[in-house]
Amino acid sequence: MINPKFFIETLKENGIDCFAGVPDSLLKNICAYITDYSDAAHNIIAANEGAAIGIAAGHYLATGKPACVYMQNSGEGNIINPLASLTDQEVYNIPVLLLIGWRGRPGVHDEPQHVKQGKVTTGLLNVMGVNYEVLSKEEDKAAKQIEKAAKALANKEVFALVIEKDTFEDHKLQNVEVNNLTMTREEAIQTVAAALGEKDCIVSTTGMISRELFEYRAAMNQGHERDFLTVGSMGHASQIALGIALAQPERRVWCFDGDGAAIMHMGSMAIVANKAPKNYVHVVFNNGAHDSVGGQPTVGLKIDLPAVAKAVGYKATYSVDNKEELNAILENVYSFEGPTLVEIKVKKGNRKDLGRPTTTPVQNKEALMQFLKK
Ligand SMILES: Cc1ncc(C[n+]2csc(CCOP(=O)(O)OP(=O)(O)O)c2C)c(N)n1
Repeated sequence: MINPKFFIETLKENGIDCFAGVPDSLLKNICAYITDYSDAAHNIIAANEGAAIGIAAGHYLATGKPACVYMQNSGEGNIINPLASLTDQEVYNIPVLLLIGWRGRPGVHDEPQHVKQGKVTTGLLNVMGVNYEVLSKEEDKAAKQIEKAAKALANKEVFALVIEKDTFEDHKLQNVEVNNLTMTREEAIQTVAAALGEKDCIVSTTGMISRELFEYRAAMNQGHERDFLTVGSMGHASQIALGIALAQPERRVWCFDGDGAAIMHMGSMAIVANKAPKNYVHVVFNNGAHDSVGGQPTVGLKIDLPAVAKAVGYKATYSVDNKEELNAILENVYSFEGPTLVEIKVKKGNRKDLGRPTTTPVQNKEALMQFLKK
């Protein structure tokens, strides 16, 4: 395995000392190391992966030095446009080093949302004309691959290092901002789910939020048919909920969002507000972190999310950080005309024995579609 310090120092020796990206579970240790040992101008946790390419391009324009963009392979879709129309040799010809966590690598068991992306990860790079190496787990070989990448960057190419599971040694995130939030995300999810009306449905976001909701239903001996668990497609749960809410104005639709996911495609909030579905409730479980992939910080707790929602036109917005206030809002939620945003500030972390959905995405979809016919 590769020591994170060794990897980052080798990148620095090869002229790369600026990082931008969205954290990934396979890159957890390396993202934590970068977060701990880079100053604010040299590690930018971006809203989404495409935005990170923009930051890397800006860094190159200002310094003449390529930056490194880290991401899960799920983020490849988000970088295709800036790769094709910004960094490409036929456009601005800007070098970037990509560090891509390879979830769903063929032959390695992974969750359903990673299977397709895993199959096309290197194919997408090929089609975009991006040369790559699958990073060796041996340091001397990895160092040679980094030198190869540096040569490509010197030639103004985009180059990718594709990272398999268990490539990096452990590095526990130390740079954790302390706050005094006490409610857990799971407790908040359970409290909201318990307050729902019979016909309400939920679209929940990628990561632990959907897993915690799934386990809540199982624990309560309830079916899962009213919950659409958006296991992939991070950042789009609010728009799936919007699609349902507009098509079924009589049904209350809840989006259970994360702060990282809401920020990833924050512009979508403006569309929710302007379509103005009265039956739409957007709940953001804000722990100020990409908790599901290692807890790296988001700007979630540094921005005023309800003020953003209000500014783009949500009819009502709330922010709570304890169960009493949350229950008080939930008691009245049916008298509010949406779209409504409820920010629930929660502490980081999850139950260690948290399971994963035992139904397939297609089973989930079919059950929900039946539920929506009622
Ligand atoms: C486009 C994309 N980029 C990255 C990921 C990896 N990923 C899965 S969950 C997650 C963090 C989600 O954070 P947040 O929405 O704040 O919810 P939390 O995990 O904190 O509850 C990330 C980065 C992904 N699935 N898709």
